[in-house]
Amino acid sequence: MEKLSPLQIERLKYQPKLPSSLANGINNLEMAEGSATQSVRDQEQIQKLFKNTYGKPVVTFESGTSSHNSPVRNVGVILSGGQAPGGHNVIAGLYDALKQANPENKLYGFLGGPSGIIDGKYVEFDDKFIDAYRNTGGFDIIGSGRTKLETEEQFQKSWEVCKKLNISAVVIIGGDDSNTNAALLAEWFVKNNAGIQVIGCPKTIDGDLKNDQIEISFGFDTATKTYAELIGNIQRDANSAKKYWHFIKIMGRSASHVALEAALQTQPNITLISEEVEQKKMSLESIINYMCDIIVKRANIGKNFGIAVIPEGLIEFIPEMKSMISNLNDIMASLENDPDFVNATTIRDKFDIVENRLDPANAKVYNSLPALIKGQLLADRDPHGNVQVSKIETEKLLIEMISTRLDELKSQGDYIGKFNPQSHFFGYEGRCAFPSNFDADYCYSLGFNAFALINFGLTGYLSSVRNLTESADKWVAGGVPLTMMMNMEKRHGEMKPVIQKALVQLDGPVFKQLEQNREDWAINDRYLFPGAIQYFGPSCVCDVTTCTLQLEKSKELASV
Ligand code: FBP
Repeated sequence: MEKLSPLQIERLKYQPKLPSSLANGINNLEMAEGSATQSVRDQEQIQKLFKNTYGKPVVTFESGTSSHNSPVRNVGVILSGGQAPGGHNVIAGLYDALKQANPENKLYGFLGGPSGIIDGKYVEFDDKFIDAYRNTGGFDIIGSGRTKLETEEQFQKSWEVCKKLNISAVVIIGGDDSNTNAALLAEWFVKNNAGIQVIGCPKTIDGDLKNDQIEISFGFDTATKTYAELIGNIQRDANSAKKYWHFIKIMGRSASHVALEAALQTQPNITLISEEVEQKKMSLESIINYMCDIIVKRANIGKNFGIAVIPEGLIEFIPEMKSMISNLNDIMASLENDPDFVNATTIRDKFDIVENRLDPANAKVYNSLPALIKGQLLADRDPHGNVQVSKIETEKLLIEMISTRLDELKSQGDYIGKFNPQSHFFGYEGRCAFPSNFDADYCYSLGFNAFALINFGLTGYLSSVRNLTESADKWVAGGVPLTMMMNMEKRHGEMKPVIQKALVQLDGPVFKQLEQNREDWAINDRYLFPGAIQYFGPSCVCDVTTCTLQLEKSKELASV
């Protein structure tokens, strides 16, 4: 028998909590419908592209009094994109609801992400299979992938596979890009009278799949708590040794929600927020000056150590970098089928092909960067055309530029300190952690609720569970039309319908909390040490959710 750690054994026994409406039984639900909806922007274009699924109402589930009979259904599920703690519980919740509705129902898991449904690679779940993964981190139950489901051929192949397995609904667990795929597939199935529903579930540690209807994506809670634990531990080390400046890049591809949340939980000396950099049009030079100013001030009072938190996506928000990267992305998209570019073996060869196509101003910015970063910027894009920012070592770029600037200041007599930097990148450490109690409950509820949406015949919806700062029994389950969250954006050089990413709101309560305190935190060490996620013990330790969710909800309540 497979050996399990004591925590694995105990977590397998944990029974996740459900909103009281869902706990009342999958066949005892009533659905309330709101009014017709619109996309967040570009309504005309989105409506044209989603003729069959546009404008549907937001729905909410309530406990019903009568019990309904549920017909036999086969459902397929896909894990899509980057891992996020709790994915296994979404599948467990979906499985439990489906079996509760009708024990004849079947759940198939497509292997390796969206490519599984195209290539017909799948497994059928049973109790034993699911029970081994309850409340565990990771996506290893069926694996994940980043294949973009968008072509007629892919949709046709998916339909063939669903027909073979008699599948009448597909659940796609993913972030903004993956749920955009879900919306496209839902529309295509309706247009072609396939009789297959598509439901999405909001996943991503990045926390940027949220809006008026979706309070947070799953995984954000656990990932940010994991990073906060690590930052807290490093702060203790820095405060003990008093000799290193730690530059910590935190995952979260585009938006800075993860870095901001981790900073609120730990109160480091410096926190950069990409959205602020963009809004204030801060150049790389001004960011370096801002950081050097704090390093110098601390050195003047004998503190040659500190902690700087850097969001993963920073580089794309610095105006001159943004322009250069966007120019590079378009050029690289146009070279996708160019054999010289595809087969170029060195960065120098690749850059020679790209160089004369870059606008002169962008070429100047590119050439001003250290060789390491230049190479990383030419690495392959992800399937959605994005730069893979996790592979760009912004923390090292900042260290290099700060060192140069501090040397200059020293030679002018304006810096008396000793700069000993250490770089870290926290990303993969947090994506597969055992889900916190919050994520275990939230994910299980999202999966259970996804089946409720299927049972009511809906398609093109995102599973939604709201009121998340209350205890789980008070959570509100329902569904939000995917088209409601969409707008048109440039991808691979073309305008495409996509779910709008939520960036950090600079006038929102979460950023304000940092803004009001950062001067103090910069100089007077106010480090917090959150420690490891606790699964058993007092509720005030084990069940509290993120500062982000609490601050956002308190603002919402204040405005009622
Ligand atoms: P999703 O948006 O798919 O959830 O992925 C988010 C993320 O974890 C980012 O934070 C990170 O930049 C990226 O995935 C890393 O991707 P990969 O796993 O392909 O290295």
